[in-house]
Amino acid sequence: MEFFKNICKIPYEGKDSTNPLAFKYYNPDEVVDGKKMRDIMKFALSWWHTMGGDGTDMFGCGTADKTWGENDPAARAKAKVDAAFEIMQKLSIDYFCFHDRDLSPEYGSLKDTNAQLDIVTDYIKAKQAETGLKCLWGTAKCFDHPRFMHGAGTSPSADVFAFSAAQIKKALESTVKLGGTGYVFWGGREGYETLLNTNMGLELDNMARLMKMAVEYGRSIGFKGDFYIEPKPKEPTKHQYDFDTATVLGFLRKYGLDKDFKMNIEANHATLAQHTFQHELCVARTNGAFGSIDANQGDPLLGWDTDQFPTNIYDTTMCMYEVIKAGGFTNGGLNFDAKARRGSFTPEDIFYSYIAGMDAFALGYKAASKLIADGRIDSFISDRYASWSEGIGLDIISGKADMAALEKYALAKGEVTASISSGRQELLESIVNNVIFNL
Ligand code: XUL
Ligand code: CO
Repeated sequence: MEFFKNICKIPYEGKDSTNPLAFKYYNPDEVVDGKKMRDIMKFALSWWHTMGGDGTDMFGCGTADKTWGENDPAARAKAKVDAAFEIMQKLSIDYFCFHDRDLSPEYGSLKDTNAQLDIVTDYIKAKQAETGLKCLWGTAKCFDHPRFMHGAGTSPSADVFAFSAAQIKKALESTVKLGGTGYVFWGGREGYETLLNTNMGLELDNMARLMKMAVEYGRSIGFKGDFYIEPKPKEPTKHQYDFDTATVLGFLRKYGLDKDFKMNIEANHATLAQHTFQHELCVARTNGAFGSIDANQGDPLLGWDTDQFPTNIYDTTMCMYEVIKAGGFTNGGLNFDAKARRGSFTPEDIFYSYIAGMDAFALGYKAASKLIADGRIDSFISDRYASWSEGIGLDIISGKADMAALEKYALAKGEVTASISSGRQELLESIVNNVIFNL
């Protein structure tokens, strides 16, 4: 059955097109820098927002119909698969991401829930064989049900920890079954509301224990992809343990998990942590931990995770600049962890919002690639650090200079203010504008 009869496969029509159901910048099969755009971007659909999110918020019920014409949960889960594959094919999106419970809900016992999930993953697997569409990553929804009110791996209840492990085991099996190249831990309620009731040390040790078990089990069933942590500083808990990339790196190294885990960086989570999206990507990249991206944007005037479709070209440009510098995606990709606004409730809005996001990233990629080819930014940065490739700078880097040698050098040299040059921030910003607006 076709769910979106009025919408055909979205064509690429170029920047002068005014057709709202056409790409202006994303041309999936265009070869740029020696690679098809679809393989550079690796766009993914998020099953939770697109197939399940109906606009429900704290102040009101849903505005969009996401029943897919079915009231029975099992029939709806199957209809969701058909609708998702139709959306992906019409939008030239090659990947999807899922939580176990987005695919199939809970049915009372874990045994029944797992059996129903198997039916849905069998169905998806068959559709994948037919269409060639792929799974980017999977995860377990260990934050929704009341049993997770105090966390999953960080719950004070060992029974909840055990339940979470069982759920994650099954989610890993489902991810492997669907050929996913990533498995995400987003610490939905892995944090605290007050330290008055919290044993932080035990909770962190337990979170690491659960991840270690997941790695061991995942590898034992043939999962060769990357495990990811998706940092977020707050929401739903006041303080989430995976606050930002730097915090997570410290955690991974403390517990010896850094060989198996990389980052899944989400733009809106970065800004919630008072960082830019680019900052988080750069911290991940410079620590060899860049993995995947949850593409969205927040609203600078709102203090929460609005999960908007990304349309800010400066942000997508600087994001793709980091992705190129990281050598591009390997197991990761650009997952639209984004939802149309509650007021954008019609089926067409699903397509308009994905087109907006995909075009913004295609433009961002082209701008970033041009910025690197242009070379002005890179050569400015390398000139700025030129003192490290000769003389005393080289001695410091090579370990030749100790404190006494540096004191001797400084005493002989005298005042050093004259050795520094302007940071030229405004000039550099104008170069970025020049490149973006000359595409
Ligand atoms: C929540 C969030 C999640 C993760 C997956 O803020 O981003 O959807 O991406 O659990
Ligand atoms: Co996310």
